[in-house]
Amino acid sequence: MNGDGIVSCPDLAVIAEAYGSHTGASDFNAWSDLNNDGVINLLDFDIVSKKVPASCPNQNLVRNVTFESTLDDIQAAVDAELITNRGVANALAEQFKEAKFATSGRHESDDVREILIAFVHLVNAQTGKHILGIAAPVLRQDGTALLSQFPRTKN
Ligand SMILES: [Ca+2]
Ligand SMILES: [Ca+2]
Repeated sequence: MNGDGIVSCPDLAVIAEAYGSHTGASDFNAWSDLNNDGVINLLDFDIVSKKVPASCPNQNLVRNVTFESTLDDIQAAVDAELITNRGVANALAEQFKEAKFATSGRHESDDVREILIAFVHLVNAQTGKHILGIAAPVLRQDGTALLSQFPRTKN
């Protein structure tokens, strides 16, 4: 995928580089769009992650994380059957909509943080149970990346 003819750990980084980009975007890399659906996302990660050793580091898989991109990741994980339980998928999506709602109006950053922390806890609790494969590190990183966008306001 990075042109060396071998699928190995560095190929995860190649996808991470282009994560979230669509056909036509300057950082779109057709090599990374393994399922040819015009977007580089969790589904492409899923394909590569099944071919590389499980010991590959999972750091920095996702970039430019937003509430929308995380909801897309949840939906993609459901489509790829990496979230195997409807209830868990709904709970994750609900928490995200709540967190997004908390970013509007007079809510404090701490309200958003609380919901995001609960989201990450739920991902951790369901990892290997109802959240499988690459979906777990991607969703965990989505949550922590968003957390870093909402600094703590209280002690
Ligand atoms: Ca390669
Ligand atoms: Ca794709």
